[in-house]
Amino acid sequence: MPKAMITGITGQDGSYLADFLLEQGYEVIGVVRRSSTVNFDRIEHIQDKISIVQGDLLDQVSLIHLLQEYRPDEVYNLAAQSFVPTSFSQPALTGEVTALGVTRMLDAIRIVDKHIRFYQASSSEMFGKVREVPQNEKTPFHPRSPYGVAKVYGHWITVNYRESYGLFACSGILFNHESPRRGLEFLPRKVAHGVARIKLGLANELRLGNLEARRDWGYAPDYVRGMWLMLQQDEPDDYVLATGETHTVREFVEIAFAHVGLDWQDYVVIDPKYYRPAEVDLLVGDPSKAREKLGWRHSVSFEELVQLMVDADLERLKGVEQLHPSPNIDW
Ligand code: NAP
Ligand code: F7E
Repeated sequence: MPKAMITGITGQDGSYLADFLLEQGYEVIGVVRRSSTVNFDRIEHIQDKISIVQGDLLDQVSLIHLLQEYRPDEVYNLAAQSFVPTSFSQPALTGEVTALGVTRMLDAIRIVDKHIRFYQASSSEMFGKVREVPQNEKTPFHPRSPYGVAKVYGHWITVNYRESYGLFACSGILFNHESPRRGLEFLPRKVAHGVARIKLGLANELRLGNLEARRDWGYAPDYVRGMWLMLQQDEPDDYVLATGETHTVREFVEIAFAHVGLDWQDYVVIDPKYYRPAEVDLLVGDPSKAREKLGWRHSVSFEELVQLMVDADLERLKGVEQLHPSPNIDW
């Protein structure tokens, strides 16, 4: 039975990747950091099928010990401080986790077993102020946030350890991918959840920032399959995963409200607080290499994605909001 270790298993992607790897017959070890309250919501349904172990990307020794004890065949490094606005308010922490955390894991692999295959969760945020449209594996980087800068470091240190020490290390440059398990602070989930609350009479407005930014949005379960495919190849390499389509935030909002029969202009309030010090205006990926070499492609369209997210939040909120109010997140 192949064994995979996932950092960030409590996050959106970690939980879907765990589901996927269990289906493939893997033994799954999920690394979680200690917190004062347990946050296993996304992995509750598979808790008895996986091993949950304590470790932190900020702590080198914890990573070495975990690899020594569990001896995984594959490590998926999905842990990160992943919210762009927080990277502006906590840039040094973001660098420690999202950038140096990658080196800590790569060094742990180098020390314990150089044959462990490694996946690094790189991001389209590295392209930032884009140098070409669409963006592919060869497009130069120009990050626009401390998060993007940290991801550029994580990408290059992955390439460097592959070239320097012969590690089977892959960097997946993933464009935005969403789902009903997305954190409430990210735009698509904030909109889906906000629309559902308005539809159910639990709120009467939705406060947002820049509606003109364009993103290439896909469905998260498609993307975790791509991560796994990268580690099954004969040679390690870097791949873009994207849909190849771009849409504005405004389009996302319009479709979400229209799906429940409402006009977004009656409810959306623009709040400058949600504007960023520097914005990434346009992202659209070219997934040709992944299509040709991995046989990967996305399966859920933009419109389907928006609608399934709104439906999931409507379903979740019906009846339970009075008993368990949603957390008041205002970032
Ligand atoms: P997410 O939901 O924010 O999950 C991040 C995970 O990292 C959580 O499990 C979190 O644990 C964990 N973590 C944070 N700091 C840690 C630390 N110091 N030590 C150990 N674990 C730590 O992110 P996601 O959307 O699943 O994304 C997964 C990865 O892909 C991230 O690296 C992200 O930057 C990258 N990425 C995401 C996208 C996207 O569109 N989703 C696109 C490109 C790249 P807690 O639960 O304890 O906070
Ligand atoms: O913002 C605009 C905002 O926070 C999308 C992360 O997973 O994907 C994600 O980064 C766009 C931006 O994601 C609000 O200005 C408008 O242009 O959903 P987001 P992101 O910054 O693109 C990449 C690939 C990652 O790697 C990251 O980890 O929406 N926007 N109004 C808003 N965004 C938020 N969050 N909230 C608003 O009110």
